[in-house]
Amino acid sequence: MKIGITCYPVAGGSGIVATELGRKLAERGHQVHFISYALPFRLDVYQQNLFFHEVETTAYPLFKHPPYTLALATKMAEVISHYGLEILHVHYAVPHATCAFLAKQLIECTRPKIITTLHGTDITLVGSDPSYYDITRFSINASDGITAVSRYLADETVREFKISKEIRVIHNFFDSERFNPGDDPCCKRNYLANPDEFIISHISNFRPVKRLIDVIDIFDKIQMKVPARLLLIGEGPDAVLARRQINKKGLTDKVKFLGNQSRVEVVLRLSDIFLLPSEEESFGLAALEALACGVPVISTSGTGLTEVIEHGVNGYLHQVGDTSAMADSALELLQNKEKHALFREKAHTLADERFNADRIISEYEQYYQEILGV
Ligand code: GMT
Repeated sequence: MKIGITCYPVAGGSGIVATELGRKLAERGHQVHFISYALPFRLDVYQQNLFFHEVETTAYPLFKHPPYTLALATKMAEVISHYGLEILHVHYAVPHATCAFLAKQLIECTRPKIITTLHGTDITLVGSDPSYYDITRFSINASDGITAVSRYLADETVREFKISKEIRVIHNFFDSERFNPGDDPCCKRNYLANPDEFIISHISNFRPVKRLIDVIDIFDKIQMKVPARLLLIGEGPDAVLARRQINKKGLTDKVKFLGNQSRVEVVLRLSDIFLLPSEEESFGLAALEALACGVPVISTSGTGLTEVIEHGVNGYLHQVGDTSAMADSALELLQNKEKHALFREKAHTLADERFNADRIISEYEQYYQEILGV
């Protein structure tokens, strides 16, 4: 198949899922064309069957913000016509689903079929904002196929946008060649922590929804009882707030900021516990990648994370903000070697059974065929 993929190229979950999907489809022999304003974050090696088309916007004194949406729609139409795309798969509804609709209007033909994958904040935060609501609803409805990364998100979309079309749930996935337990030859434990310290990690875009202050609070409670080190991977607006809190609590020597990392599996493999105390999470890709590396996850209940983490089996889920319960759960594992080992084993095996890329990529391929009617 000839498939176009549009996503945000930055280090966020939707871009990562889109990139990994494109790479895996290309490995299976499909011709995949990425269309975005920059090379996607994890698309850092050359691969056969993969193409990248950069969207350029022209500045003009009249524009406060150059109209990226128009430039993207124009580029999509150009790539569709030039390469004969059969599927245009857009990740994150705002504004990509709208651009895909516009592109198809531009070339006035029935192909490609447009598939929109909903990722989370495009529904729960951005798309539901009054300034984007109507156009988001229209564009989702105008798609030939709609997928959501969890049952939770599909239900939220129906509730928020009153969508009556089928929303196919296709869960996020991980690449088992990269995300697995075991030692990494490039990075030793003592590069990141003292020999007696447990490694606690967290990966996110440091936005308020991730509750970075809770991460620090949980870690503070943990390190009062056992020697531990906190590794923070990512960048974002709450970094300043977090640094202030770390200083205030006197934890500066025990916390390392590692910035955005393209090979997060290196740090995950060395971790003992992964923390993700988010307010809202449609799926929690970072949690899945940690589990795949055999790291139990301490997280929050009530959102899409319940489809990824099994409370008391491969991690623990507590109410948003209950940092004491989260710290207690972490300590329960860190202070009981056998239980920790059991959780580690379950983390890896359950992730592999349910979310291995091989299975999920086939679900996407099957869905493409259904939408194409072949
Ligand atoms: O808001 C973010 O955390 C980034 C966002 C994205 O679209 O880049 O992440 C969302 O999509 C991920 C991939 O499907 C999911 O794993 C995350 O749970 C989801 N984030 C939220 O729902 C907050």
